[in-house]
Amino acid sequence: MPLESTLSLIIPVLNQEPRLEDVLREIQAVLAANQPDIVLVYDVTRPDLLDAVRDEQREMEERYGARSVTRTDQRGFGSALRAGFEASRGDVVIPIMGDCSDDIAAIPRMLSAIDRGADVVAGARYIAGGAIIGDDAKQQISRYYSKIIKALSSVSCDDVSNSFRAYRRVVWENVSNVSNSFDISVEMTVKAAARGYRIEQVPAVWTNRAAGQSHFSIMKELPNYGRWVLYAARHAPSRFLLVALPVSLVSLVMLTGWMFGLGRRR
Ligand SMILES: Nc1nc2c(ncn2[C@@H]2O[C@H](COP(=O)(O)OP(=O)(O)OP(=O)(O)O)[C@@H](O)[C@H]2O)c(=O)[nH]1
Ligand SMILES: [Mg+2]
Repeated sequence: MPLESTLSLIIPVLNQEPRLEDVLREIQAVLAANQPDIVLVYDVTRPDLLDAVRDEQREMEERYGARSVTRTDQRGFGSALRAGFEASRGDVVIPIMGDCSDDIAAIPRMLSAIDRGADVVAGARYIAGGAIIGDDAKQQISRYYSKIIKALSSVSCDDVSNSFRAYRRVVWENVSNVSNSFDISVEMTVKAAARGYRIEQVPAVWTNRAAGQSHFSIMKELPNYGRWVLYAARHAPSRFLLVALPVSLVSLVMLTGWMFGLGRRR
């Protein structure tokens, strides 16, 4: 990243995340030289937590220079990223989860790729050097989901659903997005690819949540993720679409059946 470029990190938090301070500590350790602009986007759905959240925000401001956006009437991971982007100032913007899942150590590699001309640099768990610690069914689904998008479209990303990625600010300014939920990362990737932005990836290790509560519901997300498969095939079709389509359709049906089975068990 050129010296004059600035980095914003957007961390969405639903109510509170018990490991948020660990995330900030790691950011401070790895990225002190970048002096990142840190934006915490809190959606507080429990009024009883509001005072504790305010105290936490003051502490995070004092200790880590983090700024906070607080919403009490809206929620959604994607919606929170939009609010974070609006509040951010950096030329490069990276969403980071508040539960220590993302590989902060990969950020310097992302910034180097941006420096070399990439517009979006995805943290990729499913390429050599990437990994998942505490692999669960959700990640298996996400791995196959990326494969399906890759087969049907020219979107060359092996981990299309990972939210951990560096975006040049211009990409967020020029690619309008509508997703309110976790599918915003897929939406941004397929739309950026369809617009001709250069997408690269670096290996990243994902660590499954060890504390606090998951907010991801497979069943609720199913239609959201489905629409971006269609978008990718329509707006950035693969040269081998006719061959890939029947194979992908069968895979999609099997994946949906599997997800449905999992959803009933959750
Ligand atoms: N502001 C805001 N943050 C959210 C919302 N939903 C999730 N988050 C935050 O986004 C991050 C990712 O959410 P998670 O619940 O960890 O989602 P996930 O990683 O797919 O699910 P797990 O595997 O269970 O961790 C966390 O920091 C959450 O607190 C929301 O509606 N609003
Ligand atoms: Mg998580």
